[in-house]
Amino acid sequence: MKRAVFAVVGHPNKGKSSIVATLARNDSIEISQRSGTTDKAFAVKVETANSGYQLVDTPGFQRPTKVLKWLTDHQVSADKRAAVVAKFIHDPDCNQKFPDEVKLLTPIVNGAAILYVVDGSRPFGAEYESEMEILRWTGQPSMALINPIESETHVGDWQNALSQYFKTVRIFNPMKADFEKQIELLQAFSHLNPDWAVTLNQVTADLRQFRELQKKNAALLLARLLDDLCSYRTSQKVLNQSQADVIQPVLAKQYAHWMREREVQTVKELFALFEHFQTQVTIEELDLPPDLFECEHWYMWGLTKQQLATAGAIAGAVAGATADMMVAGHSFMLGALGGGIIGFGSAWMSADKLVTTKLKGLPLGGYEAIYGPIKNKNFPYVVLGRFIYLYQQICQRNHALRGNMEIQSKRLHEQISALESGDQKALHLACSRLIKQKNVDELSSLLLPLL
Ligand SMILES: Nc1nc2c(ncn2[C@@H]2O[C@H](COP(=O)(O)OP(=O)(O)OP(=O)(O)O)[C@@H](O)[C@H]2O)c(=O)[nH]1
Ligand SMILES: [Mg+2]
Repeated sequence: MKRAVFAVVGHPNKGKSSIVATLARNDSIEISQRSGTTDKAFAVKVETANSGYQLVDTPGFQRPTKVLKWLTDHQVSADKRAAVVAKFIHDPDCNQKFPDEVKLLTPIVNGAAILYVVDGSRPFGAEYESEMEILRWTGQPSMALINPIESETHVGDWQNALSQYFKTVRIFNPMKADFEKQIELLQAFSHLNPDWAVTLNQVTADLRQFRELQKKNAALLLARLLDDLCSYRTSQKVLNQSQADVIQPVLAKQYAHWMREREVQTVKELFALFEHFQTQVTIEELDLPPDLFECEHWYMWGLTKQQLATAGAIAGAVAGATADMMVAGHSFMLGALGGGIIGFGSAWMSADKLVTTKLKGLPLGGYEAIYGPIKNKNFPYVVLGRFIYLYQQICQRNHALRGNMEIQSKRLHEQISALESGDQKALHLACSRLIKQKNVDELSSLLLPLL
């Protein structure tokens, strides 16, 4: 089966590398505001489970009018135009005078199809006609992509101009195009050359399957995180009560550190799962004024009053427990917000109220100071809310985007309301069991509908 090759070409600084990065899901490709960032042509292989294709990133056109003049000066007859372009890229003099055009035309002469990229927020100008004319001379299959970098102001004019030279003209924004839009573009690619249709169709099928696999693996990561955070406890053997009092703040710090590190680890794994290796995440500390430390505000993290009542009722009915979630949740959030629940670099959960400190008599007459596990019934929902927010951000994040990601509060109740009632019930039961330190079978499958 023949694998497709596409050369992404155009004026400098129009988002060629951004398109390659997004389609190849590769966040290491250099993208910048500086014109001429890409100074050589390089192929990026997109490998899927059973297929693949190649994108070739290229430098932008620098002297298209002069290049077109060279080509017309060397033309013998219309049927030899592609041969003249081939002659151009091998000509030592042209290599010296027009290095960028030689680099960008070489993959096309070698058989790549053309993806011509323009910026729909800038007006069309005659200088682009030389570029399009040169590309037409190669005789290779081609498609034009309008990237509306800042706006769609000039998209209409561009469509008129481009359709003179290209059979297919599409709008594609590499920063915003979601998964389905990327798949649609790949499907359009498959029409460019019938020889590539089979392998490209396989690529889209593979990508869809991979997406499902990512979702399942994300559910596994979440299940492990939830289980670990809900069950973690740290302890220290001591001789007497006063020693236990002294050790308590140390255990509290240890506890908070472990919980933070455990969440950071999952965040890293989630980023790796979605092939984001360069992105930095900042999780801001919650900075709320004291008078906001009310019941209302912890809904941000967890559930609505009604959902809490339902969760409590289910848990109560099953385990005979009292539905005391409102009180428990309230005190939990006071602690959590007061201490700043998040922040990679800051105390994640420094509040004492978040955890329980216990003292237990030991058989030998000693004591054990114990910190954790968390008993608050709202806690699993807090963990879920944070993870799901992050998951949604990462799923939608294109690989052309650079810069940090910020994690903010998330309303989990919308996701829970969207679940079928059976799934909701199963989720509430699972959360209730976790907080009671009971085993939950198939936790990741129960979490999957949330993702
Ligand atoms: N907001 C926004 N910015 C974009 C978009 N596409 C590209 N950019 C920005 O435009 C600039 C140029 O993008 P590149 O992908 O490096 O462009 P290029 O065509 O490869 O540029 P050269 O390699 O210099 O020829 C970068 O700052 C991008 O972040 C877009 O769709 N939206
Ligand atoms: Mg570039």
